[in-house]
Amino acid sequence: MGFRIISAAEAASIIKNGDVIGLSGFTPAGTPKAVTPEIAKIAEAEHAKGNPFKISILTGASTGDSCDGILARAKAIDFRAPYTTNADFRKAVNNGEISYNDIHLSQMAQRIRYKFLGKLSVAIIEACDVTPDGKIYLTASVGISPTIARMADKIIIELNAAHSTKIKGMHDIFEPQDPPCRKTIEIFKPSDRIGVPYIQVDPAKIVGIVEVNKPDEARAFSAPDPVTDKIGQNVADFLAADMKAGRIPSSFLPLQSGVGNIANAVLGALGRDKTIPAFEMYTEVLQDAVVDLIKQGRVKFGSTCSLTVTNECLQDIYDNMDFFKDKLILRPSEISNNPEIVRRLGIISINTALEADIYGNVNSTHVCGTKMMNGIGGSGDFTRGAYISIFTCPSVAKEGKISAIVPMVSHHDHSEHSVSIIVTEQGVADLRGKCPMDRAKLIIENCVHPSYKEMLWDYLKICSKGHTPHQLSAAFAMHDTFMRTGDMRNTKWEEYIK
Ligand code: 0RQ
Repeated sequence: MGFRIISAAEAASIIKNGDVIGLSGFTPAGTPKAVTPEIAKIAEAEHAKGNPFKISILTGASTGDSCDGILARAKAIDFRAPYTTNADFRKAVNNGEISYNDIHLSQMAQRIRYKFLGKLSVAIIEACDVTPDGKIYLTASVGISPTIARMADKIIIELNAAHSTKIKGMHDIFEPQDPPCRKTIEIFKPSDRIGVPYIQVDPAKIVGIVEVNKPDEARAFSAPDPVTDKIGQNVADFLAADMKAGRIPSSFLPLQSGVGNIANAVLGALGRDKTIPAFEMYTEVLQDAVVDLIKQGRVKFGSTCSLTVTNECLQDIYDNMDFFKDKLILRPSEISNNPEIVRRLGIISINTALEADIYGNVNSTHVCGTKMMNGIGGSGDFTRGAYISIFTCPSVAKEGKISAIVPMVSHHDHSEHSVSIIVTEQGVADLRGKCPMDRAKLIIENCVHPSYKEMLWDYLKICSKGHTPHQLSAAFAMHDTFMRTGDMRNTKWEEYIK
């Protein structure tokens, strides 16, 4: 191969205190697994000697524990962007120990190119193959790898034998030009190819190859439950009815769907509903449910940034690559999530809310307005330009102590202007073409849990008049009551009317 084989520890020693590093991957799929734990060891050793050691991390989306978890626990992270799901990282962010910039995933690569996020010293990239002339073949995701490979001074490759080289050819690597020279991104259907299947770099930048044999740290999702199943069924029934009513073309439209159990349940239900024709996905993460639907012929094509699947499912794809190779494509996040393409293709987006308010504003990121959960991920990339934007969530959290529908969201990620549909296990609120008051009536009647319905009807009664009625002194009463008493059901509006 011509490159120097180095140990993970030797690779980590290249990274210095204060460096900005780039990581491959998007979700635990395709993220480095060997070098980052060695960086954590260096940080711990330096801290023990009383020396500072912290780095900044730029990546595609969440990573695995061997990146965000181990580095957060070693107090080795100064700054990180974007989305992450790691509990230890989250704790450090909410304690004020890590600076975290929650950026729309489609914007990560271009913000690095625009030099908004500092100078990249090293890119650590997981690959299944590298050629002597500098062609890097990625593994189960693309993320921001093309950009960090080009922008970083040095590249470390984690050559991971746990990934099959059979995946070569599935990636479509393309970086748009920057303004004022950007041209049309020529994707007119989910299967269109616009790039090449590898990242081309100057081979002199590759400082070493670390040989690895570790599977992706895929997250196991809990088994489907009656609530997620009902949400999935409600979404499928809504989409089938909308198609029947002629609002969605009879050939259907490409779907985007976020990550997690609800997304799996929605796709399972859509797959079972034979009134909906076989459809395509133009999405950022593709989970096991979609792979099953491809096998059943219910999903015709999947364009994604990452195969966020269980290791068994990934192995199944590798074992049956002849079947999957013309049905899947892996794209950089700035293309998989590109708002230009989202609007052109007429994507139906399905993302998750932590809470929504009675007027249709959505909080996907902050618990009680202050504590970061994960981040906005790609939900904003898709929601604004979607043909129909759907938000799903269970109507209550924490055994009913929290209502997911509140008078006013305590943090604002997606506005009423962009949110078309809200779905809970209770039902569906179709907000299209409705004024705020009509939206409130629909959301309370159709989506709120029975134990909070009367409370929210009562809130409307104490609101002052206006286009979007509110009683500002009481708008966060449910959150405040939860924080004081541990249960939103204790809310008493009269205590909040000034
Ligand atoms: O807490 O973990 O302690 O049990 O939040 O909630 O219902 O298990 O659902 O795992 O799908 O996460 C929005 C966080 C939902 C996620 C969010 C508590 C609840 C539980 C998790 P526990 P669930 P999920 C895809 C595109 C970002 C936006 C998006 C997310 C925990 O889906 O990060 O869709 N989305 N991006 O009890 C306090 C509330 C709560 C609450 C739920 N109102 N207040 N806690 N919880 N509602 C991602 C990518 O782009 C890659």
